[in-house]
Amino acid sequence: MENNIRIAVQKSGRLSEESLKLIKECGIKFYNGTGKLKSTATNFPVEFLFLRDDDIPGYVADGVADLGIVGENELVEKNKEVTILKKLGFSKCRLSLAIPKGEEYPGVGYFEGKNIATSYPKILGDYLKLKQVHAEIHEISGSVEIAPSIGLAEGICDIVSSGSTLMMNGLKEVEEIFQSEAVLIRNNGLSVEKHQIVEKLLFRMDAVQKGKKNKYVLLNAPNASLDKIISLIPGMRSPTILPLAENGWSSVHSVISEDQFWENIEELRAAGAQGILVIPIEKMVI
Ligand code: PRT
Ligand code: ZN
Repeated sequence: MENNIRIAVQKSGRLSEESLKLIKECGIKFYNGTGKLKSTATNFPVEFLFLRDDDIPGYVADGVADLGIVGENELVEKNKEVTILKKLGFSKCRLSLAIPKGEEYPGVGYFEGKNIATSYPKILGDYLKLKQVHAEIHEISGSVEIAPSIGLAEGICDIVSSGSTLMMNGLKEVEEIFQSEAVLIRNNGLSVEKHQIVEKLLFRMDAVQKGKKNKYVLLNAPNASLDKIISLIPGMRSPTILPLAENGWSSVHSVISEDQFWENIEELRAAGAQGILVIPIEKMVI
């Protein structure tokens, strides 16, 4: 359909599951059979292209897809002209320089005149330029972490998450050069009609993200401490207060961020709050 928007998502890999989960949480239904490269949603004007993550920035820049979900590392490396609409908070990782564990590391000058293996020559090149370090960049597409042990390079620059891959290969992380998470990107030349669909999708994504950050809290409190408790969990506009069957007690319902809840839990209990329930929120529209 002409007025469908197309979203490029990773076919299979570290971004796929969370990308599809987010789309489903936005209430969008589609069939995602194994091996399919394309799918159309049944209840929202969107179709999906399932691609390798490396291709997503280019497809979005060229307008083959209108939106894409990709790691910032891949986006910056590919250096394509697109707009980042939203950070998505998953697939977080960092791009780091690492060297053999036994080596002494005096600072980034260590890499002067050395060979560094990486799949991210642009990000690494920009970083070295900024630091005025002259090193040879050896571009390889996979298994970067074995480069030092086979004599291909003296250091590496690769994605790190837990750090266990580096450790298993006798390497240590010495510089973090880039932080990444999944982002939603948009083609720069969308029609007005497509913009409107994108806005609808963004509205839903915002509601999902806000819902995740907040919790619905219910508690019982003696009426005498209601003022104090309301000040601790102020809610969206103000909390709902309902009388309990037992005289002198109320039930307080409110919405607060999970962080705020944990920060205030001791004070809530000290103020006499009891029977505290914390319930996840699926979507939240303010
Ligand atoms: O097939 P396709 O090209 O689509 O996928 P891919 O193999 O290129 O990418 P994939 O699925 O591995 O990763 C997709 C994106 O997930 C990356 O571009 C990052 O933005 C993000 N991401 C998050 C990661 C990691 N965490 C991660 N740990 N990408 C890769 N790794 C690898 C890393 O390369 C290293 O080999 O995991 C290893 C390090 O992990 P730890 O936990 O041992 O430190
Ligand atoms: Zn890839």
